[in-house]
Amino acid sequence: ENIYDEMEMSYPPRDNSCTISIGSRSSHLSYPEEHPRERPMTMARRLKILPGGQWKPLNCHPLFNVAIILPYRNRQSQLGIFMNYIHPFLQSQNLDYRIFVIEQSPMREFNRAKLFNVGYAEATKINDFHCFIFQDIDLIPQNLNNIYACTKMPRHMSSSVNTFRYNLPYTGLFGGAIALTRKQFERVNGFSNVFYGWGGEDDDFYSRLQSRGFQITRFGPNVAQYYMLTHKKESPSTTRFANLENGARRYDTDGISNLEYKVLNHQLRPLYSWILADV
Ligand code: NGS
Repeated sequence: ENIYDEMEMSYPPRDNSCTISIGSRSSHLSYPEEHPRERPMTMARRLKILPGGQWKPLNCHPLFNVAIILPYRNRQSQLGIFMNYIHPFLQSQNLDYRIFVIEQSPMREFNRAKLFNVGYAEATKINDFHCFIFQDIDLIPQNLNNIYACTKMPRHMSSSVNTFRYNLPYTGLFGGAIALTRKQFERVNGFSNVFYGWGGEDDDFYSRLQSRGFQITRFGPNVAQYYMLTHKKESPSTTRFANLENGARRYDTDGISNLEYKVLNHQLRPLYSWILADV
């Protein structure tokens, strides 16, 4: 299978475009906890990461321009492990990328989906990103052939997770890590903003895609392998099924079209752009 054929390039190929040699190197990586840890400033200097967690290859023209959006609250050690692991991973894929951590202020229950919308909105103010990866920081991609860029169809990237014994639990699962072009994301009005608490927001998003006629894609289970960092399970929200049930009525009015939030703080940290948002 040639993964390249499925990719949606951000820039047209040209002389000296970067290449990613699929399958030609050892594709399985060691476990994230086993990676040598480095201080953020040291890593940023060594890997030439610009303030705010930006990087692009300088000796070839990148094919992909990607914003990586990570919703966050209260998982500091996981964030450290993720950043330590992901920068070398992304650089080996020769991407033009920038990482955003969208932290939710303490007041309300966690709203993963709305934080994704905020990430999209803030990233779009900074740069004309072509492709967005929306993902949780507890998910570590284990195969270098799992390209952190967009495909012609919206892609479920984390279909093979160790905690599910590397099986897809249900066909409509579209959570964990996903990749969409800006156009695809805008076509479905982004995520719903009403899912406070755990669960359902990803199912709602999958329904949005279906309602707009999108098919989704997944790479093979070998490529789409993830290792999940352990943490306590959240208790599911009690309103998630009601929100799912009447979701279709809100596709056009609830999403990036009516997104309201306040940025309380933002910083260009060595390994990522940090945005504290009240949602
Ligand atoms: C479903 C949830 C999804 C969730 C998926 C996997 O039941 O949001 O489980 O969860 N849907 C509802 O609650 C309606 S996991 O096992 O990865 O924690 O993503």
